[in-house]
Amino acid sequence: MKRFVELIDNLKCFDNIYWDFAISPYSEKNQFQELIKKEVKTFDMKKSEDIQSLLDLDYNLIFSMHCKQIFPNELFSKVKCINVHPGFNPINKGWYPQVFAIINDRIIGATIHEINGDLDGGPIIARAEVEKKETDTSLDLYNRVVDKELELIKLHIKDILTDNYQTFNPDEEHFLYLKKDYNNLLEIDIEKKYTGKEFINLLRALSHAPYKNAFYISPETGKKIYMSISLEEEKW
Ligand code: 0FX
Repeated sequence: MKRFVELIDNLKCFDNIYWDFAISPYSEKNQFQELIKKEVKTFDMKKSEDIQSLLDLDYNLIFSMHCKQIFPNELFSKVKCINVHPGFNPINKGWYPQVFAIINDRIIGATIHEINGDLDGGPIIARAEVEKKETDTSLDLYNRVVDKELELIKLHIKDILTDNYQTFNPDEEHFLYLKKDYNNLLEIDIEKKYTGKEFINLLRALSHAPYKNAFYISPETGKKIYMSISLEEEKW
């Protein structure tokens, strides 16, 4: 949320533009309102009356900044909707891209794209890779991706607002992971055989403080034992 406030501060230079802000989940509304000192709206994309009230507001453009709601066709077919995704599309579509980039040793970055109903698959306005280090945990890599998202927004916002950009759809391999794919990673089977590298990568991919992600079930107590890892390169 703090990074979002940084972004809003950046938008203040466009003082001839009227901005509204909305947040989901609803429970974070007051906190967000206090941070940005502006009224914050909420919309439930599953409710047709909420979609209609968004349409009635007659916006020129709607940005989704990590909005966890699926934008419906009735909305993006009438108003241009743009998504900022914490992954390098089409290689990192879907849920928690840096987690799968660590596990599968794929490139990672950030993307700004138009929303067209294909999950994270709409025409790309801008994208950029970030460095992935062998000592990165999910948190380290995520922070680098979010920095890159902000950098991309600052670089392209003027062209987006003035409709002065071209989109592209790279003919590249694409991968899409869903929340259930992520959830399937969390329980470590203590009987399973991994190479050291596979196991280190799995733990790196699930180490994201303050979250407790990777766990195994203790054969002694039947309770979950949470695990995370930190790695540090020797200094020469
Ligand atoms: O908002 P966001 O950064 O991104 C997610 C999806 O990854 C993205 O593809 C989608 N466009 C967006 C709408 O939602 O996720 P977050 O703020 O819930 O979590 C940020 C990171 O925190 C995540 O990449 C991994 C980590 N995390 C989060 C939770 C809730 C964990 O490691 N464990 C958790 O339980």
